[in-house]
Amino acid sequence: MTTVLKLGGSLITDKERAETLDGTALSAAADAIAECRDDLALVHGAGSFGHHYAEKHGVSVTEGTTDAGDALEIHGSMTTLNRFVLSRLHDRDVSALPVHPLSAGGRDADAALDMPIPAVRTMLGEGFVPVSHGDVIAHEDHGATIISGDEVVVRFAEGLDADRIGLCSTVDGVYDEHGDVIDHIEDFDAVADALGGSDATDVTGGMAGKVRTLLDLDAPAYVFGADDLSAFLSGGEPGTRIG
Ligand code: IP8
Repeated sequence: MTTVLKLGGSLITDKERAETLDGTALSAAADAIAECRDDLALVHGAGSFGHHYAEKHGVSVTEGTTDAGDALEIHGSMTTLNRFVLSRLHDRDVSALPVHPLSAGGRDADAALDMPIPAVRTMLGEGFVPVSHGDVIAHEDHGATIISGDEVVVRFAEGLDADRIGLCSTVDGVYDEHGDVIDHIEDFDAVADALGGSDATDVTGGMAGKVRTLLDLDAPAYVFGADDLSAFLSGGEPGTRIG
């Protein structure tokens, strides 16, 4: 069983304060991950790390920078967060290794992502837990743009033939217009009106974009809150099933 799990940036950081970790939430997630017996590929978002610098430098998924210093500041913020995640996992004897998208791929002029993942597959085969993240990435004719953790999740899910995908964040699922968690989403148009944007600084699009992206996958994806992470990792179907 191959599982791709994203820890949302809003979960593991304090999204309102620049470069501030939510250590309690990260430790709790690491505890749950340490109990997982699946082949697990992890991705984490940016939260108050990468998004803060992306906004500062005007860089987004479509707006690039040709300033290497700006790109490095965004990337460096993400690798700092990645180190925190790796460290909490190593504290629990999880064999976690980093995968940095900036060094692993690029986009063509039409924004199509080319990110080969044989190295990630080999890591999994050798019993490691790859831990990737949203990042900056070289983008033909744009300099460097943002790649969201969700896009990495999609690439991992396709390239690793994942059986299931989990998006663990600060929400219990995808909410409808009445504030209730939607059990199952099979069609974007059916829920488009109910999906709003993200309140705090988030250059990669909020929940609507996430749902759209996840619907493209073959494997089912689940959006759920931190309290349901153990349940998801032991085969449960918490929150909202997408696809
Ligand atoms: O938090 C964004 O990743 P996300 C990555 O998964 C950066 O959308 C560097 C802002």
